Amino acid sequence: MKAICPGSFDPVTFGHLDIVSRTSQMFDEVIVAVGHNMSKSGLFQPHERVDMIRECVADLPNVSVVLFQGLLVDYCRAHDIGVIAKGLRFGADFDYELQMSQMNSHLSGVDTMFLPTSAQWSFVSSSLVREVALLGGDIGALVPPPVIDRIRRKLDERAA
Ligand code: COD
Repeated sequence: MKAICPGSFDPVTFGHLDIVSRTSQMFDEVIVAVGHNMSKSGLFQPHERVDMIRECVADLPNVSVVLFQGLLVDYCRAHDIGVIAKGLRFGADFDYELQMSQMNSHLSGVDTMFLPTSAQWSFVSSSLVREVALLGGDIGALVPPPVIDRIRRKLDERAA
């Protein structure tokens, strides 16, 4: 059975990767899908996010990474994906994710599986990583090396 781990991943963090890795142990195939959250503006271009995630999941043989546009449920239907896998950190995640899962189920019948964040990553979000990095803080323990390199380059580009 196939599962999908969708997100903005701007950038991917150890919290996201923990959810992807745990999902990959439960399903035959896992698709990490970089999508567009209409309420967020981005640091990285979508294709840059895909490239970074691909580097990070290279050691997981049943995981692939794609970019999708439009509704997540349409992508699921077109690719025969039965389960959406999401991570939950705290109450606000639950409120937001529950509503999305019910909308996705209403639109297509596809179900969502929630995995609790591992305690060590519960405070990690892409937006805080971006903020800390932009203000010169140390993000080395929060994101994998390919992300650190790219953020450094992005900041250098902006400063130039
Ligand atoms: N630990 C565990 N889980 C985490 C952590 C962490 N530290 N950080 C994030 N997560 C989880 C989030 O809770 C979420 O489940 C997932 O990882 C992705 O998080 P983000 O922030 O990268 O991605 P989002 O929430 O911005 O992604 C939203 C989507 C792009 C998936 C959504 O907007 C979408 O499906 N868009 C496509 C259009 C669509 O279908 N819209 C209708 C939706 S009902």
